Amino acid sequence: QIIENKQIEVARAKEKVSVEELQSSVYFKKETISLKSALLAQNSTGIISEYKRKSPSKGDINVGAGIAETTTGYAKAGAAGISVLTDTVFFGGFKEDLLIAREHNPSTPLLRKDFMIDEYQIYEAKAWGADVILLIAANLETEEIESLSKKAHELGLEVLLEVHNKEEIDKSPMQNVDIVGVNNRNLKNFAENNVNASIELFDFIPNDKVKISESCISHPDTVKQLRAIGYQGFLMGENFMKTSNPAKALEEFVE
Ligand code: IGP
Repeated sequence: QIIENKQIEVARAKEKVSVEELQSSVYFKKETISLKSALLAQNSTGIISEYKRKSPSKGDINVGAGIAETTTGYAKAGAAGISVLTDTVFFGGFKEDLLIAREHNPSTPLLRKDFMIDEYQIYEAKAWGADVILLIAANLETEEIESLSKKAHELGLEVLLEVHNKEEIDKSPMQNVDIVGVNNRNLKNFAENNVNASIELFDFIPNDKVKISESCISHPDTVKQLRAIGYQGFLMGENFMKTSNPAKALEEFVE
């Protein structure tokens, strides 16, 4: 498996096209669909449903569910947005997943879920049809968060900043951040429905940001509890993807 992943990486590196080529793609000119607005809408479910085949903590989650079928099902079931992993090595995703999700979901906000470390990936995200990018505060320097979020806004993309603790909130320049997500999963916590991080950090997130809770959510009561605190979005993957019909599993969370 490791050799295979390495080969994929080498192949991908060879596939890299110029920024100019990315800029000339059809989706590059497409207007962004705002995830922020979708989450703030009156009757929003607030749920951002994720498509992921595997993860480092769980191994294979679902290698059978189709990307088109699953994402259109999510949208139909009431997802406020859809998160698509494009990382191949750890999560088994591909850029094609995002392209296909876009093609089939013209009016649902799409998050490119990946480890963003340079501007090139932001051009890719736009060219592949994303509306939102993820920046993980734990992996980035203050200056990188500043420059990458600025570039995303320049290209018309929204920015979701992921944090695990107060230090990460404090070090992050928030000017070009639209949504702040507290990731409940860290190296110490793999427990389901342990959303203590979200509970502890809510008040430290600036109030002009849309606040969302990410990971380890598997019960509608947990969503209710987080909503009562003030969270407006809930990023959920595994709970849906571990079933044979992820979109059907989402229905349980929609009233
Ligand atoms: C979804 P879960 O526990 O519902 O599958 O979590 C999402 O929050 C998780 O996949 C995630 C993630 C990330 C994946 C959060 N931050 C960063 C990759 C990279």
